[in-house]
Amino acid sequence: MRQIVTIIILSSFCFGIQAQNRVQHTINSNWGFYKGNADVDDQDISWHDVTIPHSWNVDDVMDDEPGYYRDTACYKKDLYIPSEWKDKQVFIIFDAIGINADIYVNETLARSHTGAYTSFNVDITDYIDFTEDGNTKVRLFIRANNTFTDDVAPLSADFTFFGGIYRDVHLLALDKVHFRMDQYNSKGVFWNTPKVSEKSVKIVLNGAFSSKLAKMKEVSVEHILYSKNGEKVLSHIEAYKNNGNETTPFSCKIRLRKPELWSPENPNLYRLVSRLEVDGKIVDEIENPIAFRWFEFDAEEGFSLNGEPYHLVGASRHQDYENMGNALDDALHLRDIELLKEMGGNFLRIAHYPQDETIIQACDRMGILCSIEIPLVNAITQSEAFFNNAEFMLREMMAQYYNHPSLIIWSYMNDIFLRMPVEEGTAEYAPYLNSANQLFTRLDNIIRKNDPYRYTMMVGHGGGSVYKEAGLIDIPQLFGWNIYTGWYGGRSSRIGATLDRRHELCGDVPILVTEYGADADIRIHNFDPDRFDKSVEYATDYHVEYMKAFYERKFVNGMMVWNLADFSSESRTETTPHVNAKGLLTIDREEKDGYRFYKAIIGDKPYVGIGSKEWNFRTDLAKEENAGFVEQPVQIFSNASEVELTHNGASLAKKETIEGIATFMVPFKQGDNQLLAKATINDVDITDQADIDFTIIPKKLKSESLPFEELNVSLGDKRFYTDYIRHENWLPAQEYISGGWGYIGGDVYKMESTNRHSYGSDINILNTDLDAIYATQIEGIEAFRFDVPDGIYTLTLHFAELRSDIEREELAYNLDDENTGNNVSVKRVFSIEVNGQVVIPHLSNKEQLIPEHATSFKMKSEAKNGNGLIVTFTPLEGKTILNGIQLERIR
Ligand code: GCB
Ligand code: CA
Repeated sequence: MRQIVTIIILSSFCFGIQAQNRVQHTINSNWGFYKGNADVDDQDISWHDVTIPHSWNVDDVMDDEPGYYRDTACYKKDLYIPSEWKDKQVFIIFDAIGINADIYVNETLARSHTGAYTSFNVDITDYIDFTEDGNTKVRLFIRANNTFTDDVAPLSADFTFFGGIYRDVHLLALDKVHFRMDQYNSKGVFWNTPKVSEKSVKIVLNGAFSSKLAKMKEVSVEHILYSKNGEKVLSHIEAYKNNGNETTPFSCKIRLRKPELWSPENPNLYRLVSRLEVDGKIVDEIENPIAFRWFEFDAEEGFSLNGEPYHLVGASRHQDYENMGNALDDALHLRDIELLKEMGGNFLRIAHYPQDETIIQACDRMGILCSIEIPLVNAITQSEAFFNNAEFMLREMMAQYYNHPSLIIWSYMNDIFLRMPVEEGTAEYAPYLNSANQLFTRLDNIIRKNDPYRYTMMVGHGGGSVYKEAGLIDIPQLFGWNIYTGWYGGRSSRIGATLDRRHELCGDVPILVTEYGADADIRIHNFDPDRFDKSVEYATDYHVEYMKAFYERKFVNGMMVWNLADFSSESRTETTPHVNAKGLLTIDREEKDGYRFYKAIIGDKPYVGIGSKEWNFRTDLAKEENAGFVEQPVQIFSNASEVELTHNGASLAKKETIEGIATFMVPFKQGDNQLLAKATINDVDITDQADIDFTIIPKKLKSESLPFEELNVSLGDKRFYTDYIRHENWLPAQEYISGGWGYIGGDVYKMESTNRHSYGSDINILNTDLDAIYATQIEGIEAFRFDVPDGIYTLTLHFAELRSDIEREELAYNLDDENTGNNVSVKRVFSIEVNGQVVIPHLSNKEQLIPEHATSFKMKSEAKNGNGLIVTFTPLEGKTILNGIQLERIR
């Protein structure tokens, strides 16, 4: 109940805040872990020491066994609660546990939680039997699981559902009077800014505090607003009566004149400190970020921020990292936001689930607008339990991420019709669409009711007609499209037409491109790139096309690259099994050319970067007999209008950049090659340098100027492949040239069931990391010749049977409806001879050549009498094959 009248002080220069009455710290160290199910009081378990953040799926998501541990595991820890806290209310906060958790305190179930991506707290006060002094031990036991259940989203998705206590755990001690803790683990205070202008801003504050005191108390609620510089600009105090053991709501409106507006360019972040005072003493204090900005999405005019048209360009991001699963510490979360900012991105799609708060705090501070969503991906279950869980996740997300000024969009589903459990044309189809409509209407209404000052968004895939048919397009305030024209199907030069069609489909609902991307494997290069070849070059071209189309279309409200970094997706195959390689950065956050491209076109700092500079040792074929060099194109990324490239000290040329890129033909010489790219922006010279060790393979392998050392050849392939671990380059095969090398006879293997790959297979080849090499092949090969000089060589032959009838689960990420795989097995037996001597008489795919497995044979071979080496393949049944071949000179 309101007691005292509002006092607003507009005051000056008061730095710092008073001592807080809240104690909170992490309790991440020294946990016991057991991968299995156990009872709380089970004495026979052997526990392993672990530190939180922890996931039990770090290794098994990367091995070649399909699937990963999706079951139960247990954690335990002894907590020591100081006697000084005997008048406190003590909580444990779990920032997230994947996916379901039961929390036992002193062997009693204190709380259960469902959902992997939101935080929750447990009040453990009643379990503590305080001693006079010293500590009281409290035993924590947590049973968690990441088991699939129909009733909990996500049901299916192109990412890994890691299990574990993979975010921080905190211990929190509060006074008996404190900001409310029992509302989806919210902060207990919520701010809104219904009206923002340059002149003034209206701030509405709502919240509640709880008292565990038995007595009635008068509690003052004070809010103090500090500017970015720590200046106290406003405060408001109001007193409320609490009758003891109850929760009292409070609310107030305050007005700030001449706010410093927030934008990505000027992230003027204010701090809102909220305090509770009882008997003149501060008993609780919390702090929330707050900032003032207004924004609008428009179906024709596009996005505007603080009244000005604004190009939203950014990326999505998953919460994982090489060899860590999703158990990342704050520094790695933060690093991603720094990398996005450095690239020039001003938007982050926090997809496909709420992420560690570090992320969004960094967005507030560094100036990156964002959206956040609950993990309703690919499909729903038509059950009340599923609906209720979805609503619960939404309410938790809203309660926990509400006070972040960088957040402008709440979203609640992604590609929801991609993996429908019902088929079109059946009786279940219409009811399924109808259920989806009901669920999303319900979720959308909850958001609009609880936060009318942000936008709601749905995200769809494909042509979009099913979303229209289900009546979903008109539910949210924004529709995001995940568009892969030129990746899963079609050509990227048609992206403009795709955008025009989505625009038309959505009418007056503003649209964004919430996803677009192409796999880029930094080991793969192709100067004549094809869709789905995974080459760095294809991905760059794809991004260029998309950005051109975006700048030509005002109605596109924003572009979010899929994805900032490569990420774990256990069921993925192809050249980077278990990883989705659409990142602009690798999974350990090395720059790819995509990242350099965005730095050049949206980055705000002067930039010049040499494309593929990490490809620092290369091998290529001389085009002419005695040419002392090999020409390869090198792309320079820059936001300067002109760049100069110098090669071994000599200028190649100055070139204009087009879409941030200038391409130079570089005459690489045998050995060291130094590249220096130079540009001048606003009278400041900027440079980038690369050192590339180049090996030229001469036309004739008996060349004296370039003596033969080694050759690694991928059959049925058009790409260069660099193995950074073994320091080896693989070349695409060529047909035999006299005096040189190459294959004789046969055809390039291509999957019949899909047009996606123009050559090779998409399966995960087992027992190798050279998936790219083994996935391509010549079938029906007669021979492979190397016209090498006389000498002793190591010859290695690589085979993988790509045709098999092994059943595979439908891939969650198959974004168009093509089939993949080659589910027809064949029989083949062939013999192999080297220089006329039979080395393998019967190589059979029913015997030693196990389908989908890498099989290789290494042997010593001698070239004599000037005849070089010839490997012959003779079919005994079916066709011969060869996937890769390596030859290395020993002496
Ligand atoms: C999508 C999904 C995303 C996938 C992506 C892809 O539409 O929303 O989760 O990872 O496509 O790479 O296929
Ligand atoms: Ca190959």
